[in-house]
Amino acid sequence: MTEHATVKAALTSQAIETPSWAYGNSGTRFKVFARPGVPRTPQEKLDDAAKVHEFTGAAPAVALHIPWDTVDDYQALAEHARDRGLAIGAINANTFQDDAYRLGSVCHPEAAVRRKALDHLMACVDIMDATGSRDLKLWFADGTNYPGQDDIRERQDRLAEALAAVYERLGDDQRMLVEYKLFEPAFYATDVPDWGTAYAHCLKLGPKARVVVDTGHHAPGTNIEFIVATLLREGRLGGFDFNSRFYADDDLMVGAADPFQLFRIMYEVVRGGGLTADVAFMLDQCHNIEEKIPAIIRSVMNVQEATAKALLVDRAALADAQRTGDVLEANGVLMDAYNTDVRPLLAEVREEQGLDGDPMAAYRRSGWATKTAEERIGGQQAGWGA
Ligand code: PSV
Ligand code: MN
Repeated sequence: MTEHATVKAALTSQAIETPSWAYGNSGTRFKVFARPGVPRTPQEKLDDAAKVHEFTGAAPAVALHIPWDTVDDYQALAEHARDRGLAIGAINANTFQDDAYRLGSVCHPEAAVRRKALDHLMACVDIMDATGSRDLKLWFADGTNYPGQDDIRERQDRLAEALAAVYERLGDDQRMLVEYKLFEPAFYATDVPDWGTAYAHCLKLGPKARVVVDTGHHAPGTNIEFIVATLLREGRLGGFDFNSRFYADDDLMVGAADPFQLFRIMYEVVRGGGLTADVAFMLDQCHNIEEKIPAIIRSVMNVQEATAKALLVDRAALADAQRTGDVLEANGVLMDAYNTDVRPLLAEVREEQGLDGDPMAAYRRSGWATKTAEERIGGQQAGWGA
């Protein structure tokens, strides 16, 4: 294959998973803005996700959040997805929206609350069995707000115990993705604040436990691509929750705030051989003021553009410059790739799949927004936390 063909093949096979919650209403603690046509059920969220896949050809899986996407029949939900060319992606466990969890979930000082949280995690694995989902994504809102509030070491023991029980329950083809977050909702100490803590737990658990990197969960200035390179090197990068941030966990469209950072991350993915199904490329975003489906299409395209640029890095020239200590040349090689306009290449990739080269325009022409605004009348619109 020519180099051009190899790049195109890699782009054609890249799958970006979209989150069910991004299709619903969301907001800040100040206001949730409702929008006409927003899905009212998990099935309608999948219908919207199918549109993103239809026009990008690159978003074949949808992550669920439980209990936000609770249904009576998960096999039927997976069927609904399959009928639309989709698969169910990661199951995100939610142990943060119950009064019982005020002092934590699996790290809570009381055994009864820990049991309740563990039961929920086990129920999420049942949902994986029913839907064919491979990944259980674990993010815990656990932590403490005040020094001395709880024993931070013991909380790690409680966490390890819960993780081990869930790990035991996983099937051979299922994985556990452990997510970390520096802060929020706990402010003094979160129980999984960084990749090191997540990695230490994963190492103890075994190969089915991997770390997931949410790009919004770091201190400003953190070199995320270094974390990515390290986790890939150790075989423990499970995937990404992509989004972008200016200040904290802003959950804005990936690649909007800092496309150069996204490129640097994707370069380390390509460099480390991570452009495979082993690494789940998920979005974890909320669209508060912008139209949701176009924002998700734009996000998928942003990931594709960063990936294309990363694939275009002249690795041989870079290695040469690095070997000879030519700092400026090495940096120049990387910047050449970053500064390439890859939009025509991606349009070509789409057209070769029988798609419109411009997914945003194709979506607008489809009339889906008008149709759903007219048809989705009554009922309760899905919203963050519902
Ligand atoms: C927490 O901030 C988080 O990143 C976790 O992945 C949650 O599941 C998700 O956001 C909820 O939007
Ligand atoms: Mn996340």
